[in-house]
Amino acid sequence: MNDCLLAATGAAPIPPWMLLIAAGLLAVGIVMIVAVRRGRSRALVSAAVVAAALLVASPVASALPAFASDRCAAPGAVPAPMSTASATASATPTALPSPVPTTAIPMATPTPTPTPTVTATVTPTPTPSPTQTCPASDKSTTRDLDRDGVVDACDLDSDNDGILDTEEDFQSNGIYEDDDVDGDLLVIATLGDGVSSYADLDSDNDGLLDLFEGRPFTAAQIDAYDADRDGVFDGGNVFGANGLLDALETSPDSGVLLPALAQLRNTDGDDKPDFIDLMSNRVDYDLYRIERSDLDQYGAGFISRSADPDGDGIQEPVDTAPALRGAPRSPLTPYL
Ligand SMILES: [Ca+2]
Ligand SMILES: [Ca+2]
Ligand SMILES: [Ca+2]
Ligand SMILES: [Ca+2]
Repeated sequence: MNDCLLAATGAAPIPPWMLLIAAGLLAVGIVMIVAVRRGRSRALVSAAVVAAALLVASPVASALPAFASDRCAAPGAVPAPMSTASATASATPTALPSPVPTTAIPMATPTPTPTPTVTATVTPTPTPSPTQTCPASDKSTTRDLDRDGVVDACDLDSDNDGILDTEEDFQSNGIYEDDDVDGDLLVIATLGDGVSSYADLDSDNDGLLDLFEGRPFTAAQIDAYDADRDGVFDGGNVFGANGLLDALETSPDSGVLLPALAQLRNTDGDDKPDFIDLMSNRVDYDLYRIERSDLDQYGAGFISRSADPDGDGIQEPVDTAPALRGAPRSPLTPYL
């Protein structure tokens, strides 16, 4: 292992001058031992002088420039003379490099955490339906007489008896409040009971309700649509947006009646459908057919106008629910 390797490994190299002096002293020592044994004082004195010279020379050799450092320098490299300033600087402890880099490391722009898509569970707001355009008429734009969700002005059957409002507009003038026709002009001066036919559940005051005298329903259909037989379609039915019972239409809200129900019931085939005909079979009064001849004040087949607290057009003597629209358990038409 040479000096350079010793320096590389951290072990302090032995200076050459020290080796030379040590070798010289060893040689002097040997000479002195031989001189003493042989009794040669002159040789002893010479060896002592040489030893003294070596001891004096050692401090001088120690002052020589570091020989080992020069030998370990790269071949051809000339060691630069150390200036006073550099020597002073070398004595100063080298400051440790700052751990903080002088060049600021740009902060990486954090990637924004994508906002998770929120699955809408809220019931979407229904798209407002366009304002329904209803035919201009004198029907109310705010009242819903039969409570089917369609105001009278937009309802094809405002009283839910199966007879279209247009069929109860007898003058076909688009005015519905001028069609109050109960009675018989031959025996009374003025017709009517105060309720126009489109809102009247018994338009001729004969005790047979319009629902049973109007369309040619079978008994089974009546049981399906008006189970309590109060003369008004039950609330459990579907009436759609036009207020006409869907079951009567070719398709919901078509406004077109099924062929079998398209015509109004007209038993005797005269010019009056049964619901405004006091003698539907042209033989007997309908009021008599339901065995209520006792209510015929004028002998003309109709019930005289009386109190009508619920305003449904059903006269009180035959109204089983005077305070509610309709008259439950009313008799079916005898012409089924
Ligand atoms: Ca209605
Ligand atoms: Ca009606
Ligand atoms: Ca009436
Ligand atoms: Ca009637």
